Amino acid sequence: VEASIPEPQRAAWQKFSAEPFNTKEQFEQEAVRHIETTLARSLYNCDEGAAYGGTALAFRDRMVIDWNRTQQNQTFADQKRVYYLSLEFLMGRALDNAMLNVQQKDSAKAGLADLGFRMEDIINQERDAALGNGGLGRLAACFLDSLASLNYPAWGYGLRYRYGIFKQEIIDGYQVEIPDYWLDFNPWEFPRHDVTVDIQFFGNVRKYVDDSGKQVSVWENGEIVQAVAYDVPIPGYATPTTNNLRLWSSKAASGEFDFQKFNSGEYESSVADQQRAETISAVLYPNDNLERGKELRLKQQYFWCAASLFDIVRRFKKSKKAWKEFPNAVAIQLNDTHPTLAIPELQRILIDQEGLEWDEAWSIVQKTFGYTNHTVLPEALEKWSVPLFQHLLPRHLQIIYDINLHFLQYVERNFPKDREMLGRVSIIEESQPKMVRMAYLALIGSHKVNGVAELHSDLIKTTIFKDFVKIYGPDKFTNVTNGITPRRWLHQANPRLSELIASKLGGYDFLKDLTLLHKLENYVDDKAFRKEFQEIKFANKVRLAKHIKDTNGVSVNPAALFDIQVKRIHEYKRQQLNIFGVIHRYLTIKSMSPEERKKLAPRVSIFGGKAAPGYWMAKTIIHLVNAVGAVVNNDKDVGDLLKCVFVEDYNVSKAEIIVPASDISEHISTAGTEASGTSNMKFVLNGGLIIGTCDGANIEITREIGEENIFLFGNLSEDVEDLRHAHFYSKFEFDPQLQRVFDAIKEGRFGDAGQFSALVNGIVEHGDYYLVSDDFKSYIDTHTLIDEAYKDQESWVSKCITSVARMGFFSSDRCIDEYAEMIWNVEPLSPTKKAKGV
Ligand code: Z15
Repeated sequence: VEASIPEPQRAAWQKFSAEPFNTKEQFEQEAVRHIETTLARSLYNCDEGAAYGGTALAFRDRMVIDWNRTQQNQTFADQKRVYYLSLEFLMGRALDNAMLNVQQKDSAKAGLADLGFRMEDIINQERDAALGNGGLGRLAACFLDSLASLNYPAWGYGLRYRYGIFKQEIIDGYQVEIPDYWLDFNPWEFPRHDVTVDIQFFGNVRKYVDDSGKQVSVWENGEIVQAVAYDVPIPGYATPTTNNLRLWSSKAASGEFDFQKFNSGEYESSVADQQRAETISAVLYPNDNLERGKELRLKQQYFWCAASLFDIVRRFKKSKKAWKEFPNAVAIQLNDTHPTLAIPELQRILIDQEGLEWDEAWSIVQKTFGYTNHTVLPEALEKWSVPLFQHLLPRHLQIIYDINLHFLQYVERNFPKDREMLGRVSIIEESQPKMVRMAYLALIGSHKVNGVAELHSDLIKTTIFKDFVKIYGPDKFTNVTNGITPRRWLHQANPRLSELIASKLGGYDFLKDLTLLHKLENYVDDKAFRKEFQEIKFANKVRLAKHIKDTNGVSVNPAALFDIQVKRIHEYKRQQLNIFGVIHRYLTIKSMSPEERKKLAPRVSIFGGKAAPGYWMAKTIIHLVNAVGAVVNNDKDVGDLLKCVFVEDYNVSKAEIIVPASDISEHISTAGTEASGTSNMKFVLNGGLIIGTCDGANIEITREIGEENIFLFGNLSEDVEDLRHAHFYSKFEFDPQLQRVFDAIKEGRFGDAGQFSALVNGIVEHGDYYLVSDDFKSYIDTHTLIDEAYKDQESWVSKCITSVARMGFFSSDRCIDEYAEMIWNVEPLSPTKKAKGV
């Protein structure tokens, strides 16, 4: 690799080459310099916002040194790289993570104190980078952390949304969405105005036969939008490896005003063109597990895939290798079907632009891609209408038809007797209008397909991809059970617990190898350890109680059992089951004598999560939770025995406060619907127990921690189909306790019953698709067991500690090693010598 500075000048250059700071004084110098110069503030007007700015910029500089070295090192080494394509990266805050990973948190803390600030206040100044909806986006963020921490040469590719997921306000019990304009001050991104890609939309395809007699397709007369790269450094924990997350931003192709139009007085329409181009990367679609088929969403997908592919191919071509080497240099992982257009796009580049033959190109494509499936819910599976495709991406539609033709011919050859299979597995659904089935395209264009927990990986093989198991054999399918990064979800969110663990395990090695936690089992009966463990949980509950008091105005008793369900609001996740359970508890308390009440364990039911703006039923659930809270929390009969609160605007930084504060958390999806779940792992790792169905990763959590340490309930996934069927064909009696809950709602005890009728009728009259009535009894009985178990604090704490000790498997480091070995075939690259913090 050539250097741009010639040999004789390099000495001068190197003399001033930036060095990382490693002391309190150096940190202070950097922070003050940034506050006074970059931010143009002084000691007379430095508020916490400015102090955050100076601190962040000091750490940014610190990271950039490692980042540059890492990129140079990876280019020199020329190993296979991983590209993780995700429409969502739910990063949360970056400063605390940067301080931890470059191992300079102590210098910053002491330095900030010298300058008159408290570290915690400064950390809280940062806005979340909320470029995601829920589990899928947060998984991508955990994966970036693990990829860097394990020294894999890896890049993330995504979109630089101007608006992240909306902020949620609760007004009169209803969700109100506020736009999240988050880019006013973002020290973590580097605009690369020199790294741009022109992206084409619309237009037509011209075909001709060239001199050698070859069919050539030219996609022309389209509209061009420009993609501009913004790079975000991703530091690994306790390693100099600092990877890159490249986010694309859209702008009008000319970059400047169209002077033709400007001069002819069409100033406004020229501005309108500009704005239309910028619309592509303007906003994150706020749906989780739901696809709505909007044209702008398809535009986003192509814009991002095409820019990323161009970038990856450009980097590969610099190496001057033969095309057949491409899959040995590049592994691309598709996070769900959202980036599936990368498949026809690479095929297009190879055949239309690089002149490869179809078969050669297709074999490269298949070897390059891996596809992760995150759901079997039919409403979440992406399908795009053929007319929309034809209009927006005419050449890609042709290529998809050709891919389908080759594929169906293959199926026909191998299954000549099964004519019906062709219709079932075709990429094109023969509906009105025809639809492109993106999951099938992703599967056919990849060499491996994985689910995200064992049950889910089994389910995809027996349901949505059943035919494809016959066609390709079972080896195309694999499982990689999800994981979470212990850096953010243990050490950052729960510093005292992390410190306690480190004190017993002789240091923080467990943050790099989470399986070391198993040694904690030696301390399950250690009095002092148990006491400290309990005190930490209590302190975390006090912190959450304060947050609830500050935001909801409700006083909750930190000695009560904290029962938490925080996640996107969705019928399949069954927050309705939880709130019906709360109502049941309320009615039970009301019917008790004062003596009986004294025996009860006090509870706080805590809910949180956003509803997609157009998901009316989810919004109704939020409304009911708040309506119940308004009644229960003000009922003198109930007092501390039951509180019900909805924490507004659940996001990553709120999760860091909420997760460490649970006694019980709820993961109660209808069996077979939650692909994995990842907050279940976070809660247990932080010393909370869980109530859950036999679904997603709950099953593997049970296997790891032991069934005596989890509260499982409800029907199994293999019975769901029959139960659904029974709702329509046998008139069944509701559990009387659930009936009592519905009666209370209908009587108007939580406000006008009409507001909640759809929720109740969905169960009573419309088939109860999510089996709330089938699981209700076992749910409330299990909660009774929880009450009893919580009274025996000694055995409760033993369960919690034992569970923490057995959670090592759920580190996202383990996941990434599995992907690397089973899917990507990539190796870590040892970083350059100069280590962080040295
Ligand atoms: C999403 O957050 C998930 C799946 C999806 O298909 C979409 Cl569109 C969004 C979640 C799953 O619901 C959850 O079970 C899983 O843990 C998570 O992806 C990460 O795999």
